[in-house]
Amino acid sequence: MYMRQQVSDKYRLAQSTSTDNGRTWSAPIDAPVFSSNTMSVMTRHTNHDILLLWPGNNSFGGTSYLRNPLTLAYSSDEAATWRGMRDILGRTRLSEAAVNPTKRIATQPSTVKVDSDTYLFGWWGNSLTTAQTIRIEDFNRYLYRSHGVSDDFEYTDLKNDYWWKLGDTMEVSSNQSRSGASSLRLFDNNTSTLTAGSRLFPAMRKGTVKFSVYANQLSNLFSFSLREPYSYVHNAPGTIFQFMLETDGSLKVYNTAGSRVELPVPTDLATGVWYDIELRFDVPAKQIGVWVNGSFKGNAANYLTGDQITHFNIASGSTAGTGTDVYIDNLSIQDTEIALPTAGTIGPEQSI
Ligand SMILES: [Ca+2]
Ligand SMILES: [Ca+2]
Repeated sequence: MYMRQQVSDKYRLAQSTSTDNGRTWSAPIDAPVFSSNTMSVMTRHTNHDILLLWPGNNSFGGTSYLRNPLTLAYSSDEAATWRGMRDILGRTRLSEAAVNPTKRIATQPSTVKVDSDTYLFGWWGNSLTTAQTIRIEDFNRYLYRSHGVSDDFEYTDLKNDYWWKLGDTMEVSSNQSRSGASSLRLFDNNTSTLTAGSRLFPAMRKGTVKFSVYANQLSNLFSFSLREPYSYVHNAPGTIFQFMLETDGSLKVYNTAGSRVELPVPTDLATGVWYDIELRFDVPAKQIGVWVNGSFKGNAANYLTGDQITHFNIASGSTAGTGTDVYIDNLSIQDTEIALPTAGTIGPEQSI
């Protein structure tokens, strides 16, 4: 059984177990699921896995009501571990970074199995007086067979397309591009709001993240990180790997003690130049390898802890600072724990 924890120092759901058909229950402990004080729902899938749907896979803590995203996960080991973790609202108008404390994008979710490959999911909307639903067909392919995501930033949509952003000056821009006509620009032009963005993707434990980066200005630093739950806070729980591009262009990584340190091969990125970055992460091994323009810069350990990664987060250094102007292009994130699909073959031609 999973339960809400409405306590300020709790960042996960609580769990209790019964081994006697519900007569007695173990003392609650933290579940392996980040949550901000929200109700979850479980159901048994046709293949005997457990499906878990809950709003608030974020690290804003147990006194927050920020109920975004609405995450669907599956467990093949009776809730010991969770995989999949898809934001089912990620490509709808309801998708947004919930930073206003009144935002309850989804509350009290429920599940209806239509058939073995179709589900209907429901929840209360932000006003708590509306009921909303989404129907997912081709369900098993949706949940189990994602290999990753890619963005080339050749069209303007970010919101409603798996990107959450804070600040108006994180947008697709034609000022620079690594390929095509445009890229993603993060421009910190103010001292009153954060400038940050996060790309949601299906959870991975081992994978590669590739992107090109062009720093026009770094006066308020530039960070990129890989996280399990959502947050715009630099040191939020579940920030498993985090890097910082400093004002002088040095690329540093946060170590497990929380210090920002040089890579094993100290690396500087000049402003006004595109660089191709590749990160190969292994969450169970708590290790990430870094390549810049194909040159290996060494392995680093994890920063904070988590079980898997669902967010690629970018941000400037601080709300008060200003001036950082950085472009990202050709982002691709690939799960390397599962083999790539093999190409299909074309059968014999059929007469009409
Ligand atoms: Ca592009
Ligand atoms: Ca700022």
